[in-house]
This record gives sequence, C-alpha cells and structure tokens, in this order.
Amino acid sequence: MPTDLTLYLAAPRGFCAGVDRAIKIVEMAIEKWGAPVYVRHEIVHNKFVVDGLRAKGAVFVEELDDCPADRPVIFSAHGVPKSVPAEAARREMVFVDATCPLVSKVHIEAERHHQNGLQMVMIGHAGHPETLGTMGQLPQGEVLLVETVADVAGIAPRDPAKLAFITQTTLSVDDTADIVAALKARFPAIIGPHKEDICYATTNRQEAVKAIAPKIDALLVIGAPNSSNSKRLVEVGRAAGCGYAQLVQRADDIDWRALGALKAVGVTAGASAPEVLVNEVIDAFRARFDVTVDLVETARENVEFKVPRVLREPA
Ligand code: 0CH
Ligand code: SF4
Repeated sequence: MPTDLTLYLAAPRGFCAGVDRAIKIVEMAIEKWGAPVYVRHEIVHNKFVVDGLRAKGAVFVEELDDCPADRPVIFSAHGVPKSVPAEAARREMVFVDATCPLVSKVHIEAERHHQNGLQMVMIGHAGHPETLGTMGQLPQGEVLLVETVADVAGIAPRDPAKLAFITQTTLSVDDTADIVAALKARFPAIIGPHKEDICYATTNRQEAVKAIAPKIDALLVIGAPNSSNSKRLVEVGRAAGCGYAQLVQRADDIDWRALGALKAVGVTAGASAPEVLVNEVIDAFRARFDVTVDLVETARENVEFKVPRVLREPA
C-alpha cells in the first residue's frame, strides 16, 4: 500500500518569456535558413532543450570563431559583449540576437549611465555569460563586479560620487537587497534602478518557492547545474527553512534514499526547464507514493516577447 504524499507544485515555474522567445528564434531560424544554424553558447541552460534543438539542426559552439561565416548564428538568451555582434558584422555573417529583452534593457541602462559619465558597479556572478555580456557593453574598467556584500568593501571606484549599479537578472532577490544596501551605505550617491534589475520571472519563481517552503519536507528544483536562476531557487528554498532542497535535471537524478520518508514535497522548475521534465518528476513520485498534487500559485504571468522581425518575414 503506497503512502500518501502531497506534492506542492509551485506556480509560476519553468519557462519565462525570454526563454520561450529564444527557443522559438532557433526553431524559426532553422525553418527559414535550413540546417545547420549555429548557436553561440547554450541557447538557454538546459541540456534537454539543447539536445532537442541539436536534433533539429542547431550546432552549439562557445565562440563566434567556431562558426563558419556562411551560416547564420544566433546569440543566446543571456546576452553577449558588444564585440560579438561587431565581429559577426565584420565577417558579414547573418546573425540573430536571442538576448532576452529584459537583459538588453540592462545593457541599455549601463550604456546610458556610462554616457552620463558614471562608472558602473555590476552585482552578478563572475564568469556567468550574462555578466560577461553586460560588462562587455562598456570598455574594460568601466564596470566593477561585486558578487557578495563582502566584495563591496573591496572595490575602488574612480570617483565614489559618480557611480551607478546594475544587476544580473537571475539573482536572489533577498541576497541582492543586502548587497544594494551595502553599496548605498558605502557610496551614498550611487544611482540605480528602483530596486535592482532582477526580472519578473526570477522574482515570481522565488516568491512561489517561499510560499511552499513552510509546507514541505523536501524541495526539488528542476534545472541545470549551470542555470543561475535555478540554483537560486534551491538557495531560496533552503533560506526559507527547507532542510532538503536539491537541483535535479530530470527524474533520474532524484536521490530517493536521501529524500527518505516524506509526507509533503515541493516541486518547481527554473526558467530554462521545460514542463515535460516537471511531468516526468511528478510521474516518478506517482510510481512510489499515493500522490495528491496541490498547485500553489502566487502570481499569474502574461509576458510575451516577439521574435526579431527578420524571422517574421518570408525567406
Ligand atoms: O539563469 P541563467 O542566467 O543561468 O540562464 P538559464 O538557466 O538559461 O535561464 C534563462 C535566463 C536567460 C537570461 O536571463
Ligand atoms: Fe528574460 Fe528573466 Fe527569462 Fe532571463 S529569466 S530570459 S531576464 S525573462
């Protein structure tokens, strides 16, 4: 006789508007120009998505240098340094930028502050493609990176009175608030967005995790190990008191022994994780428990982004 288990399913979870658009861009580019279409970096950080597009004719590379000049190339949702489209134009390549419009908005913010003579502080993760892309909008030395509250004490701006901050879009809302507070304490004149640049999707997914955390014995976040927003959901779950919170790429990754005897489990998915993997995880629980699914919806999303015009026009 299987034991009863309540599975709290967070909503919103999974694909955001930027991911949806980026995947559509690759699919439409293959339809328009035929295979192969090159993609610089994983279009979004999910192996399942990448493998699916590869099967349709996408070729994933890390650098533009790895693409032949006579095939179209797409830039990933995370954004690229300015040097990348510049180089593609120099090589006379056909390129489509799948950078999420909410990441591009941060690029524009950085540019505007720079034109107003301000040096930038970026709150983000070193080496992450979005951080590299956003910092790469401005000349070297114009963007100082901070990852933690402790980093704030270590930066040496040219003129502390002429500073602005920007952030990665997929950070922890609470950790970022602490870093912003530290920046404002050390540099009272610093200018920034109203709160930070964390996007609606990141914010909503974290809120939904906070809502289910008090009800559950364990939290599973479906997402990839290189997915910033997915990893943040695990941290948010732990910070909200969930003793066991794990990132899993799909059902096969679930460590049933570590989960132990459960009465209630929480399931969510990062912005780059497809719903088919959520269903796979739910089915894996159904195979072991008598599951009741309880949807906990903390927000409704209706954001949609159009694909670039070049893909809406006939070939
Ligand atoms: O969360 P990150 O930025 O690592 O990226 P992802 O997992 O591919 O999710 C989509 C977000 C893309 C840029 O904001
Ligand atoms: Fe855009 Fe936010 Fe999705 Fe990133 S997580 S692609 S910024 S909507």
